[in-house]
Amino acid sequence: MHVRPVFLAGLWALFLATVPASSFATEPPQRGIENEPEATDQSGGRPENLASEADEPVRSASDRRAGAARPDIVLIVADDLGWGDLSCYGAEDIRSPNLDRLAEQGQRWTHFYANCCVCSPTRASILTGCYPDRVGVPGVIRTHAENSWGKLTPGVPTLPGLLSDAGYQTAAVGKWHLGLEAGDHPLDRGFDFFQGFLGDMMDDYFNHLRHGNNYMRYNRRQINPAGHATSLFAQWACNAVNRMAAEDRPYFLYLAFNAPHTPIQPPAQALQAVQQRLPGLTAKRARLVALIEDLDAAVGRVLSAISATRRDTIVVFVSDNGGDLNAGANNGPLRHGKGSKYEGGLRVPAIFHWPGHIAGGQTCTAVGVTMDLLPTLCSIAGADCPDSIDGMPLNRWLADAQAASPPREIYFVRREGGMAYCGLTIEALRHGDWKLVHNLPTQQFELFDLAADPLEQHDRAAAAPQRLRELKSLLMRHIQAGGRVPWQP
Ligand SMILES: [Ca+2]
Repeated sequence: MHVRPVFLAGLWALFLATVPASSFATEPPQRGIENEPEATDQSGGRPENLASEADEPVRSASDRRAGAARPDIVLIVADDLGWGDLSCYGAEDIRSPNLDRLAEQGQRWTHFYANCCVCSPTRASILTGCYPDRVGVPGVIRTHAENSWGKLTPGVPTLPGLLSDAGYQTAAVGKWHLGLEAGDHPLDRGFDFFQGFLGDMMDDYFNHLRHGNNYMRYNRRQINPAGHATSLFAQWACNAVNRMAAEDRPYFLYLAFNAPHTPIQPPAQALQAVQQRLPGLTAKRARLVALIEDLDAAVGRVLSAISATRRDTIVVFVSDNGGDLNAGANNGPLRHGKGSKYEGGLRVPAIFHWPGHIAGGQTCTAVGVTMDLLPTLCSIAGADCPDSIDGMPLNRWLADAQAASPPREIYFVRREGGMAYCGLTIEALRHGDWKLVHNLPTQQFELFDLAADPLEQHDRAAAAPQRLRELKSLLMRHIQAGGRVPWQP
């Protein structure tokens, strides 16, 4: 069990509470984001659909299209980037000037969650706006059927499909990880264009193979490009931006890097720079720092390409789960990391950047989750959003980072194989400030009061039996809802 010293909590709380508004020019929110009414208290529990229309009225798509130009949308997803592993999130050994600038000019979220502590389920939530087990992806989709734990529901509405219906060009670049079967290709899931890696993870950043197979594709065609995956994905993203920006229609680019997922293979030049700057760093940490700094540089090249188009563009940056402690990741003081339902496995960096629309230099402490991105971006784009989704639009906080944040409930699930799980599941439920955690199939439920105990050090299950029963009952309802959805092909 990885537990960071409790005394660090005070320092981090101080850091996170420091809103750097005085350091940056603040701009008033302008057109494009509506100040929406506050949601009602959701503590009654609606495991199938948290964001009812009554809570979060969103204007009709036709109303929005008539009123405002629609921005280009770029959604950048990092792979296994820990909550504390950017300098703008407190890392002292990392230089991430491009993402730091994005945060300085935009809005940085401190309590943003990935829907799951591992890859595929979170990606499913991003692209569908739903809990991953409600769209057939409770676990990792792998290239071997005997250890694959998801199948994205055929025909489920997706973010690129909804934006395409609203007139957007759409492109996916980078890691896919949502299936290799017929019908699962990005082009079958709503994207007009795909250039990237179809599989789950690469065994090597330079030859891009997985179990000896080549999953690199240009649309459906197998390709064999030379170079480090991070640089390739950045270049392909720049190409896609330049191509789509030549059209009159707005575009949506989904850019999913595989960095800094294992294997931790930074380019030699990036590693050398880190070793020279920080000779005391362990070899393991130096490799991860270099891989993250190389990712930051790649993001910088994409941001430059976007800037050069001089088009109205919203950029969102997020990670798909917490940092991998075995790889030397830094999740700040949060408990545990990737693969865990403690905060270190679920809380991730999240940055929203939209000049002229989102005031710069803001820190938002509201609770958000990756399934919220679909309704948020659909709202901004004037795209229709299905009633069946579970996420809620975050627009009110993009307009005002200090807007009231009513309590909400968020369920986290994961189905997994291996001897620790044997196909069983682990779960968590954040309900207001309380969190129910079942972090191993063989483990008892734990209960934490995140307001008093944000680092999950003091199990309150025995001391608060009524609260424990309430949250377990809610969790059972969610498990029933997810259990109705097939997750095998
Ligand atoms: Ca991941």
